[in-house]
Amino acid sequence: MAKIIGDSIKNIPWQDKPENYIYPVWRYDGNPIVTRDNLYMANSIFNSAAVPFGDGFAGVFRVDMRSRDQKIFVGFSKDAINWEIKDKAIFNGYDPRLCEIDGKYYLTWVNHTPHGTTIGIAYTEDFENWTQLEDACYPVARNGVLFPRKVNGEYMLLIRPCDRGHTPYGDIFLSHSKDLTYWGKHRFVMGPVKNWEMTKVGAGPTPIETDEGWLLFYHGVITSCNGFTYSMGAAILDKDEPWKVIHRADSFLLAPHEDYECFGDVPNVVFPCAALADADSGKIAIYYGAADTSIALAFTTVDETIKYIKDNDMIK
Ligand code: BMA
Repeated sequence: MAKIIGDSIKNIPWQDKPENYIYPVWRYDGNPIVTRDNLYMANSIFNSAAVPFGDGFAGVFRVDMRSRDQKIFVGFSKDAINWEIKDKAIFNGYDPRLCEIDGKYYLTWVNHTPHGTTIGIAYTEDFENWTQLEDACYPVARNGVLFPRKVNGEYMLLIRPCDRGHTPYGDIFLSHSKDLTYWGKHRFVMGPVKNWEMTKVGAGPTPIETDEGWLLFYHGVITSCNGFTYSMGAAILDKDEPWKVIHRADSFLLAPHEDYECFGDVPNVVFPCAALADADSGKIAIYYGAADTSIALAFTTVDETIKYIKDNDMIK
């Protein structure tokens, strides 16, 4: 039995796996859980993140407005399924992630600069007052994802620089910092290798610590004659040297097969940005953006996911 190392989340959203369903990740039957109807003037709400907060949950939401400005909003929920989104944006930008480190909630997001996108970092203790830190790197980068604790005394951030000399592009790197301001010791983590993720990869939710290493869900993109298709994959990173990939599934865990994942502003997108993981039960609830239009929820357990990764391991 694999174990999650972390907090217990008693009221984690959950539905048992449907009978006769053979894959390790299954969808919530009330999907999508958040749509444009949740906020006035929203064109779409997707690629968003949630954490336990108080006796419920708090979230940061990517909202593309009816003007098509990209903004980040805060929301709250008692059950992590029904969300109330506040009507004032906190930052411009997109694809937010949330990570609790030592009682502070860190937001990382794709921050627009005049010179391209980079990784913005800000923190809050109450989801009302935010302190913005220096951007983590110079442009162009996306998919900045913090680890939930220091590793060997240093903060760790996964980043997806968006240029390796040709396009399309996208490899995951890891950077170290002692103070969340100065980042260095950049390490390559993984690039696209297999069919379903042949074009680019990017980190998804905050990595989940397990006794086998860091469980990383990520998105991978394939290019077909019809454009990009975004699916979710998973890998296990070394506990002490998390830039080392020790297991990695050669096949996706979730791909756009349902209508709300296949039809929308950008068709065929499953884009995971957050996961709630309950250390007591091993249950994991994954939030993902569906077709750049709405937010959906899927479930797995640490055992099922790790077994699938090892059964289909591309790292020999
Ligand atoms: C990526 C990002 C994501 C988006 C995806 C599919 O490059 O912009 O926010 O979900 O494309 O459009």
